[in-house]
Amino acid sequence: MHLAIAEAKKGSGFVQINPLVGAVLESNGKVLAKGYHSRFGGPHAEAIALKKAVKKYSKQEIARANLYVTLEPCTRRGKTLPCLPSIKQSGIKNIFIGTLDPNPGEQGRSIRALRRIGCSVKVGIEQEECDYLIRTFRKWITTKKPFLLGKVGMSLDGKVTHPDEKRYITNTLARDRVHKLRQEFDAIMLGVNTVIRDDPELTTRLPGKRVSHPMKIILDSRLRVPSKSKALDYNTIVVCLEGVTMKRKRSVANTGATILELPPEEKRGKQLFEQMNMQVLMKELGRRKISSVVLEGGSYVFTTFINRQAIDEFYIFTAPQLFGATSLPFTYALQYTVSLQNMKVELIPASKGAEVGTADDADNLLVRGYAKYN
Ligand code: AOF
Ligand code: ZN
Repeated sequence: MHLAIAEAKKGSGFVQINPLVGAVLESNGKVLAKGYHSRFGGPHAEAIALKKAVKKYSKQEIARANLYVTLEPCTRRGKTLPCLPSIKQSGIKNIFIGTLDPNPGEQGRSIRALRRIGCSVKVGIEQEECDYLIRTFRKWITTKKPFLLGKVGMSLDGKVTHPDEKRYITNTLARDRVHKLRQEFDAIMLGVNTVIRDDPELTTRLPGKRVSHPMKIILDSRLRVPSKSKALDYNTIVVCLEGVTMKRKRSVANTGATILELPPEEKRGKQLFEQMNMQVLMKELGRRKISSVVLEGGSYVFTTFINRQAIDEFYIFTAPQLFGATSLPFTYALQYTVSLQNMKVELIPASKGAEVGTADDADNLLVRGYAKYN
């Protein structure tokens, strides 16, 4: 299953809004074939593994093999033929499944069908990791809203802006890690203040050829974003409140960016005219088939989304520095406390080539986990 999980990850960034899936056919400790879902609409992992095996091995050899799939096989025709019939025809008797299909119409169907014909089907192998692979798919397929990951880069005293504005807070490898997240997710979302202050490009910068750039979403209720901002292009949505002037809209639209106007937030039946309705935003992004979003700050944006219990997972990178009161905090006043579940802690080492005397030469910490609101 570990091998199947590693296969699944190879599809990162290219399968949305489908799940990442990997499969392995093994016999007496020997891997006969592997496969993964490599692009949206493309063949499924288990179908690829079976097809590869058929080319190299006899029908009897395949029938004696064990099949490992990170996600329960599908039973219905979608963009591809269903996988269940080909598994049945292969004669394979032992099937190991990471996790059930979260799609309510599919869940458990192929397992029942395989057991009915006498197969041994074990479910829940390395389930935590297999669930993690499909966390964004699960959110979208069950709610039609995107999975939201809050990415925070902060000092030990919880500050998200560097006193010296030009400098990064986190180290080089931590920032590489963020580019990997951007590769895996459909969109990056951030507040206009961060765009004005940092003028970020918001692209995926990773070595290698197969790079996917997420859509950029800028939260900007009054459309203050400077039209020369690097982040503005055809791959950008600028979200604002209804009723912004035509002049502002035209100057942003001229950059190629799309403008999405939102109604104001409502609280106990009253409209709060300063705030955009994030509930409407999440539904609208889901409708546009954006299934996963990395929320990159800043303080006001994090606070807003935590107070709506909208962040599903946190990646909190911490640099061993203290910035003090002149820097902005990770959050302002919260209506909930948040705890991290299935928490993982990783030490992110300083990179060898970093300049001594900058934040880059220090080890960083990554604390990540699912958000639970109390
Ligand atoms: C995938 N890749 O490797 C597996 C999936 O429209 P289709 O034919 O691509 O079917 C998508 C559904 O198939 C998906 O919702 C999930 O339930 C199931 N399994 N999907 O994209 C795969 N094994
Ligand atoms: Zn399938």
